[in-house]
Amino acid sequence: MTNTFLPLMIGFVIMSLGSLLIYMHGSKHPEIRHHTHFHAVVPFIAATSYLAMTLGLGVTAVDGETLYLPRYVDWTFTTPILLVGLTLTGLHEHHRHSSYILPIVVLDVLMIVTGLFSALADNAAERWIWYAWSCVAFAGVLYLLWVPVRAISDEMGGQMETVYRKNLLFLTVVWFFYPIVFLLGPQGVGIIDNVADVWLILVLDVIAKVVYGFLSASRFKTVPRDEFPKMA
Ligand code: RET
Repeated sequence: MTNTFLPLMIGFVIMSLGSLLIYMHGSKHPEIRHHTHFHAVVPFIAATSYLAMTLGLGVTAVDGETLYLPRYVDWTFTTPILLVGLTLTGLHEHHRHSSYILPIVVLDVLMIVTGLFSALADNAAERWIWYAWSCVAFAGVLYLLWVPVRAISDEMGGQMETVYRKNLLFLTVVWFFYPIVFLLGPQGVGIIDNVADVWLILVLDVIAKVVYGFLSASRFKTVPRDEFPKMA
């Protein structure tokens, strides 16, 4: 049994329970159910990824360092879901501004895919080029969320605006740690070893998916009904 079996197994258990609990929370509060469905599916995807890694599926070695492919597959699906949930909050669920969603999702997916390219690169120069390119895509995501979407949210005001700002700040702070851990980890300068990397990413994943899911749901409950767009 390797040293990473425990954190990967814990990841599977926490993500499975997290998904179920967020789903059940939504069932008790029908007014936010559409929002909790977003957040329940995210740890469900992560549970699948942790299960795969626990069973050794997609765990491979590149340049002698362990690479977890399911992690990148997980992020390719979960990060767009989290960003769509946040962007819809910023747009106050008014679909006339929904054209912002696509560029945010595209930049985000490019961020993850080029991060994977960095992890797969077989020489240092290419590794840094892809890392830098991934950071550019990340900057694009943050720009769209902090500038145009926030301006729309500010203009509409109300409690939804407060929820957007709080969620945006939380998400930004937590997401910043991912490129830092990558940089210090086995795929970067190697100060953090494989086992510590798995534990750190586990902590970040639980905060970014489960804690954020509950926080967002509880904040959403504070938004008065008349701030949501009327059904046609
Ligand atoms: C990588 C490495 C290359 C540079 C950057 C990265 C950013 C990753 C991020 C991941 C967020 C994941 C989340 C998952 C949970 O649902 C790919 C590590 C910028 C921001 C939030």
